[in-house]
Formats: sequence, structure tokens, C-alpha cells
Amino acid sequence: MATGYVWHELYGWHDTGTNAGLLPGNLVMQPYLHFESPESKQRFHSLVEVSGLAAHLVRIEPTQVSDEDILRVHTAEHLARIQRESMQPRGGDAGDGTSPFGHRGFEIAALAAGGAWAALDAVLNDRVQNAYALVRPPGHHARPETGMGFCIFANASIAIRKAQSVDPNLRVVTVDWDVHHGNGTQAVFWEDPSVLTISLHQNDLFPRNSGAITEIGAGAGQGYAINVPLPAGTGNGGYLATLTDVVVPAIRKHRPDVIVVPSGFDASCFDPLGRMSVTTTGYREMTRILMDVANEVCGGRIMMTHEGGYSPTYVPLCGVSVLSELSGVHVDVIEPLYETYDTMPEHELIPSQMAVIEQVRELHAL
Ligand code: 3YP
Ligand code: ZN
Repeated sequence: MATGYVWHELYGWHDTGTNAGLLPGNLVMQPYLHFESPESKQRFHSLVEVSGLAAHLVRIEPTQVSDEDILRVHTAEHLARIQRESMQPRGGDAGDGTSPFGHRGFEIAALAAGGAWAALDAVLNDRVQNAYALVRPPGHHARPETGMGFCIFANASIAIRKAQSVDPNLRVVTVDWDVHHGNGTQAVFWEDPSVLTISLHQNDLFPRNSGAITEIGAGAGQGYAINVPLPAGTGNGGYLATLTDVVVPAIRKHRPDVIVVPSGFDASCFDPLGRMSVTTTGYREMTRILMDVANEVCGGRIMMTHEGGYSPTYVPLCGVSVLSELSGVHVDVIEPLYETYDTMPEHELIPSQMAVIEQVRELHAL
């Protein structure tokens, strides 16, 4: 069965304006593109096309999710505020002052959630084996009552809730490998045992004081949130050990119907917003491990939805590497220069990383 792929030109039109790094541009520092500019993602899509990969994928056309679908996750106040600010001539902000959107940004945000939904729907109905939704804006920080961290609506969570409205018994495991904590997804399913949320992230990066090992869910959802806050500097060894020793046993235990991956490439060795060292090879191998366990427990069903990743030249290579593994289509685009990054010492699994993995395994009895 094939691999589905979602992209829409409007994802590249989501307008985050200018900034100077994380600061507003002003006379102190020259304005520049916002970190979450279209660059890395649009260039990812371009490489999917030009590498020849696109011809082997099943293109899935997204449509906007409805207000009703957004309200499965978000408060009416949040939805109304985004819609109102979206009609302002210069748009608005999703909630924290660093998550801007342009005029009519609401429709693009609804189309991003719609992309995650279209991909999940195609996987659940066996139209494709697995799928990657290359959407913008991202979603994993958005909480029911607010957007934050460049996210407006919780794309993956909305897709999962909509799928559960069709099949109330649907069980899901989310595996968030974006370098930042998937706090929004965690918040949505905090008291819900039907969705086990797992986040791998750089310890205490963003949001601050979020994603500790001790955050495990509450009420009926107690034990259904898993956090692996890896130390800064972690490379392929630490990530692959986390997949093998935490994620795989957790998936075997939970036995989901589908695995959903909020996929950021900001844990890469070239990312300006993360301090980790994952390479294209690391992302490919993480994908392989998830595919193997998905084949074992849920008929191979995996849906990935795009989150962060800010290297305009390396994100496309990471993305094509993942898509190549998902689809089984070999693409020859990784420059030999980059291969040397796979042999660097930071890929060794070291005691500080093993300690985090061990603590998580013990707490969750994995
Ligand atoms: C939001 C403001 C500072 C760090 C930034 C994180 C965005 C992201 O990639 N989240 O996954
Ligand atoms: Zn991120």
C-alpha cells in the first residue's frame, strides 16, 4: 500500500511577518524573517517534487476543518478570537505574542488541521498505508484555550478527536519527536486513556518548566502521558535508544489502532532553535522503528503531521529521508558531505541520556 502526502500552496502563504530572531525587529536590530517562515517547509515540498519522490506518493487534498471540528478541542473563545483577529487587515496573534498570523490566517490554520485530518482519514480507511501531512502553521503547542509557540490550532488533536467522532473506540498513541515539548497535545488528552501521548524533547527548552518525566496525566488518563526530556546535545544514539526502550514497549502495551507522529525536524544537528544532533539517518531509523512496531500492532498505520524545523537547507533532507522510508522509495539526495555527521561522537548513547530513559521506563513500568 502507498504513502499519502498532504501539501497545499496556502500553507506557504501563512504570514508570520518579520522579526529579529525572537525579538520584534526595530531600530536596534535589523528585521528578518520570523523563525516560522515558509522557507524550510516550502523547500521540503520542493524537494519532494524535484527528487522524484512525489510521483510515487498518493497526493491527498486537504480541506478546512469546520468550526464544529475545532470546537472538539478548543474553547469557543479561542476560536472566536482567532476568527476575529484574522479579519483585521494585518491579522493577529494566536496567544503568546510570538505566534503571529496574517489577514485571513484563520482559514489557513483550519486548512492545516484539515491536512492532518485528511491524512489520518486516508490511513484509517486503508486508502494508504501511512501518510505525511506537511502542514503550516504547526499545532502541538496549541492548548484548548490558546495558541502558542507558533501554533494556532492543535492540528493532530483535532484530527484525532474528529476520527473518534466516527469511531468512538479509536485508540491512538502520539509520538512527538519535535525538539520542543508537545504540551498542547498532552493537555488535550491529559485525562483521556484512549490517547497515550509520548513526547521526546530537549529538557526544559520550550515551553519552560514543561515536559518533566513526572508529568504522566491525571484522573482516568493517569499513566497515559509519557515525557522523555533528553539532555541538550543528544544525537542519534540517544533518540534511537528512546524509541527502542521507551516508545516501542509503550506502544506494545497500549495497542493503538494508529500511531500519530507530530513530526518536527528541529532536533536536527543544524537547527537554530534546538541543541540536539539528530541527522537524516537518525530520522530514517526512527521512522523504521515506528513502522516495524506499527506493523506488529496496528496494521502499519502511521500518520505524521509536521510541526517545527528551522534549517532551510536541512529540514528538506530530513523530511525526504522520512518520506523515503515511509514509502520504500529510494531517493538519492543526501549529499556525501552530510554523511560525515553520522559518525560524530555525539551519536553515542551516554549515561545522562540512559538515566532519563531508565527513569521513564521505571515510572511507566516499561
Ligand atoms: C517558540 C518560541 C520559542 C521557541 C519556539 C518553539 C517553536 C517550535 O518549534 N515548537 O515546536
Ligand atoms: Zn519545535
